[in-house]
Amino acid sequence: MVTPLLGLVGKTNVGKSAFFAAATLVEVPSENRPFVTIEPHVGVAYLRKRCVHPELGLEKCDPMDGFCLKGWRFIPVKLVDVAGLVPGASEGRGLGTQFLDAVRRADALLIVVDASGSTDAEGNPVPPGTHDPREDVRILLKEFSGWMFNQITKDWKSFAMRVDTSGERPEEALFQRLSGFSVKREQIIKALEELNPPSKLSKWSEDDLRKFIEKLVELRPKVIVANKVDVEGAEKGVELLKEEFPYPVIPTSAVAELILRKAAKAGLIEYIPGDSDFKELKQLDHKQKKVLDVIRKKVLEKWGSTGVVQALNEAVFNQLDMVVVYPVHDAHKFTDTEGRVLPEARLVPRGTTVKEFAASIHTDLAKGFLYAIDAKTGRKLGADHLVEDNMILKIVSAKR
Ligand SMILES: Nc1nc2c(ncn2[C@@H]2O[C@H](COP(=O)(O)OP(=O)(O)OP(=O)(O)O)[C@@H](O)[C@H]2O)c(=O)[nH]1
Ligand SMILES: [Mg+2]
Repeated sequence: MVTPLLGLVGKTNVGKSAFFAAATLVEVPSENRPFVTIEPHVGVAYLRKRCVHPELGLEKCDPMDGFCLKGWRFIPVKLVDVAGLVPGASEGRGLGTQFLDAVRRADALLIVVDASGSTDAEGNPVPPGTHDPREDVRILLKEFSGWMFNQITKDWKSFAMRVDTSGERPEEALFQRLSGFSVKREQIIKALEELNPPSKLSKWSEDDLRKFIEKLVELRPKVIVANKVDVEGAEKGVELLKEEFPYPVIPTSAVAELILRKAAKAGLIEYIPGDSDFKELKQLDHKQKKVLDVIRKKVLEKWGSTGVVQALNEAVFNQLDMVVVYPVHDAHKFTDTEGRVLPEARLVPRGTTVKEFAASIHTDLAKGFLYAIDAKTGRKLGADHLVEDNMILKIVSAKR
């Protein structure tokens, strides 16, 4: 995993495409009716993190990917927006499950729900507060595991026989078999430990397999994006979601973020994505002022932010537990071979060794690996040293 992929999933008409548009500023259709999105869209969204350049006393940095605003480094991740889901999708209802194919490789799921309760189970508009948003998360998890179960059962019998007779370790065979679903070894081991199914795969009942898949879906990194919090009464929905699920719930207004970013792009306001306020730069007309005042009052002052950047950050930094490391060529000037200052902020899982980090840049760097230099301290680091968040590293290699 180099650039993590985050998948926007959820019921139809809850604001997945609005979230996608806000986070990527890529125009995608978003309307108040079910099934607006049909084909998946992939775009680049940005995490927000304090850049290391101010602490080094540097005026600025020169990101090649992403950007840096007022000391905040914006680090790219991939985001995929897909069609919405309705109950029964895993059995082919609505648009069925084809689109789940687009998210099965996602490293983390952003489950978007309408916290204001103004869309029914089928995605039709209803008065706010009339639909329980918890139902949508339950259905999503059920349909997702139902679909995964259908994929896995296809030739399960012959697979199970082969593993049992070959003497292969079940967890390893399952890991290979589930490789297309972005399932981690640790998750398989944990699921097996917790459920304790028969050690021979061919002895598993259908129920064993179903429970195993459900557990994997439960263990998959995820964030609940409690969207439409600008709507009156959404607090109740947010509370209910927090009560029921052990996953982080981020109150979000995708539409507010989209408006703020567009206004900032048009030069009307200064707004750094993820901020808790904005500054007017120009005289706004009556309508613009009214819209922005509503956002300030009903979203920023009430919830602290629009939640879009916070949801992305939560998924990558907390759920995927990734850290940021800056590779450089010159450990004194913190530059690459072209003289660019801190050109790259690379995301790697916590627990990555310095040599694995080198390999994530280029296999040759790892093959000829000699040592690394921690550019902040000048310390020499060996291959097995673990990278730390915000480290600046120069890799010294006999190759390249
Ligand atoms: N009030 C409010 N409305 C929102 C918000 N986000 C999205 N909407 C509205 O909700 C409706 C659905 O938004 P979409 O982004 O098309 O929803 P979707 O989940 O992509 O829907 P499908 O592609 O049809 O599955 C649109 O009318 C949006 O303007 C929000 O944060 N607040
Ligand atoms: Mg959509």
